Amino acid sequence: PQTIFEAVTARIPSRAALAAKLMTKYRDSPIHEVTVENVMNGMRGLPCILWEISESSATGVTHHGKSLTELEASLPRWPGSTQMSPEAMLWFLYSAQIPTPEEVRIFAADIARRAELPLEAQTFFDTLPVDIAPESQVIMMLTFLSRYSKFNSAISGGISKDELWKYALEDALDLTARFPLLVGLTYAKAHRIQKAAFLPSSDLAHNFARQIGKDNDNDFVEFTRLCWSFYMDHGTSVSSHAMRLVSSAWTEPYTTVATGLIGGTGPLHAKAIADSVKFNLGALSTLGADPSKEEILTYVSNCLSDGKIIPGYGHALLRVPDARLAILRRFLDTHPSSDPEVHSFLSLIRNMNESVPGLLRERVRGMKNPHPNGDALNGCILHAYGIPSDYLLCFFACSRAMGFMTQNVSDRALGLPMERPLSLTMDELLAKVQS
Ligand code: NMX
Ligand code: MLT
Repeated sequence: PQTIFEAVTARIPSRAALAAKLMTKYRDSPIHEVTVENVMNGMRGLPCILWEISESSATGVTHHGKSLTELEASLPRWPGSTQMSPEAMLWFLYSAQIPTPEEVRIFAADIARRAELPLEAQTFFDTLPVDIAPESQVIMMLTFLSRYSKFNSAISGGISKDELWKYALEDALDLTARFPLLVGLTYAKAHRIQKAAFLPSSDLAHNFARQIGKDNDNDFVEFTRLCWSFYMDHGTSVSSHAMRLVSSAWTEPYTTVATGLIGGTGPLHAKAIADSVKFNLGALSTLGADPSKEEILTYVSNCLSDGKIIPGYGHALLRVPDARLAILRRFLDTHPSSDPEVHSFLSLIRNMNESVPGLLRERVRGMKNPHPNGDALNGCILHAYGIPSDYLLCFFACSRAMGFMTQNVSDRALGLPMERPLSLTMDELLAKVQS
């Protein structure tokens, strides 16, 4: 079996050769005409960022040419699991190769062994009051841990630029363990759960579940495996783009992933996960367990009349239903809850998802995609497993952080420069179109 270092090393020469070809033979070739709309509209539709770990478009995301469904079918699963494995997915993102089960096992054990904190970091963590928001604690811990960055030490030691990716990968693997570890520690502290070390014989999802006292809930462990596998990357979404920008200046990986978590705190992006839980619980308490379609529509219509955004609906890029939502629904179908309250909550959301798009199409004229996105359901399932809303952002950030690290390693291996686009004022824009 290969190690992850060998798998990444094997991929670099062909990608570097392609980069060299693009930058010599095609250097000045135009690929897109920039319109005023591209500039005025948050760069929507402007293909201008090199992104190696996925191809994202209005119809969905693929990774190294494979859809999530194809990856689900071809990546090895953790023994005893029916769901995707985050470790296998990571291996694929890093190397564009399907790992063997043995490679995944060795990789998972390597990651688990990295899940410990230096004593002074543990001491600092213990001083953080429990009533600080989980994401704030995790952000503080990540910036504290930046002092242990191997990437930073390598730069300080005068490492050659060509070798930098190796240290980016070292930090990435440390963080793949430490990010969920920090989230788990924060949860365990708030819920007075005894600390549990990561076991090298277990995978990330199971180790995380042990930390938060949920390892006996197999459905929760399976759901964690699934979500952490397919939320790793969705192209240049706010969290990933924030990490990309910051890391392009060689900011070390710990602070980089803290930036991604900060990016997720916006209600238009990942805070929508928790907002959606709140919104659906509000609907449940107002409408009861089994409202009619008319009652649902009146409820949502009133929210729109109050000027509210409906969390979990719409998308900045997708123009078709979010494929991740279908995966979540399938999980629910194969792992139904026996609790009648949970059942009512989740079926209310399903009814909402069916009824609301028509209303949004009618009421929010400019809305380009009225369909529910994955955030209409992902946090609600976790709520059903008893995860409080204030941990939802951190839960999904575990996946996004480890996913982006694969992009960061690729960026450093290709020696990509710091991001620095040109900006222009509206007066300059007008002058350009009138000239
Ligand atoms: N509820 C109410 N109004 C909406 C919604 C919504 N769910 N979605 C879009 N609109 C409005 C939007 O505010 C805009 O209004 P205006 O013209 O007055 O500025 C108009 O519809 C056109 O928006 P779009 O061009 O369709 O969407 P845009 O690319 O600007 O934004 C989102 C995309 C995702 C930010 C937006 O659909 C939204 O706010 N959705 C709700 C929040 C959410 O679920 N976010 C999570 C997205 C997924 N994620 O993981 O990040
Ligand atoms: C994501 O997964 O980050 C969201 O779908 C948002 C996006 O892609 O813009």
